Amino acid sequence: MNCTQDWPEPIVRVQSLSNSGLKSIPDRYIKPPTQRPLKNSNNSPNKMNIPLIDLGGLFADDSTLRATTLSQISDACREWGFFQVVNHGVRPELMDCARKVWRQFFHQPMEVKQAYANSPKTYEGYGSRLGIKSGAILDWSDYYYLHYLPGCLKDHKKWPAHPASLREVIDEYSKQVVELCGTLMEALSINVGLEKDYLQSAFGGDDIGACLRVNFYPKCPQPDLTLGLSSHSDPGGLTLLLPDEHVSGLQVRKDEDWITVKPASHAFIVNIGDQIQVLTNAIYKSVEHRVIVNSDQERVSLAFFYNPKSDLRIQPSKELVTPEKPALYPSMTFDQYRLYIRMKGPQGKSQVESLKSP
Ligand SMILES: O=C(O)CCC(=O)C(=O)O
Repeated sequence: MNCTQDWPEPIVRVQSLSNSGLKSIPDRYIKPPTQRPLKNSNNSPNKMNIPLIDLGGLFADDSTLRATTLSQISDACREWGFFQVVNHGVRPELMDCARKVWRQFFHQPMEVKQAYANSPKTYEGYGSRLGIKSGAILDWSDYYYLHYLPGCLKDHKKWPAHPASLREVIDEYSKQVVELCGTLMEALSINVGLEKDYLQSAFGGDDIGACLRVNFYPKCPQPDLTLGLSSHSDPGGLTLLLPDEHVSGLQVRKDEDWITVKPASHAFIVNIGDQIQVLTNAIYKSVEHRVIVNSDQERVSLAFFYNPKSDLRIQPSKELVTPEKPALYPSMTFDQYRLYIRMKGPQGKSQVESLKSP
């Protein structure tokens, strides 16, 4: 498999469609009935939410508080694969600023954004589809994708030059988020009984990969027929999502239900990706999620992906493989692994499930 070809059809910017004032969406955004959002998805305030964890406990001198926080993280990883964290060490003003610069980017004239139009080869730049399957039903969103790590892939020229502060803000934001990911990787390692630096080393130590996808979901005149982002699990390691401060939209699979996440102020939403499912031999599972859109408000989110070094083989940790629970997955590099989503687009959990030994 390779992604060397171009997009199979001319790219249409969803934001332009939305701004054109159309009353019904084009057929290529209409999902089959089984994939459409449910009218009764739990938007009411008393319904379930993903766990909220105060990470301050991890940095406390009090060992009981540290143990309690680790145990909350452990429960959240096992039961949900998703949780929110507050007191995480990333400055709230920086989070606001990161959202602001990206909102400004998407509100610039189309020709400014088009200068960064992406291709399926690396996906870096301004995009409007995932996957290169001809005739695919598309999602109601545009995005911007960029590399932060390894340093050799980071290229400021591929990051937007306007607004003028964007590069500096995103550099600082990414630095702080990477630090937070390191802290979470330690907590996850300890929680499955491994040395605290186990997962980080398995990811390549200092040579890990990290990239950012900023999602822009324009207003949609028929939100019941489409999705902002189809159901998928994240192919990488950990994802730290900075959601829109005003508009919800992320839905997480919980058994047969879709739970609409209600973000806490200045929280990050953390989720386990497929590579951690593989390394922990499915003690932790990556969980399907998707995004719904609405007719009144646009939505912006920043998904920061913390990934293994791309040419390192990832396989179930030997310490977590036993005669009763043999290795569930073959070893594979992340470069090989992520080709699936890059070719096929978001497809639920089909990839990691299909790799599982019977
Ligand atoms: O926009 C969101 O809330 C989720 C985005 C997401 O799942 C992704 O970018 O992979």
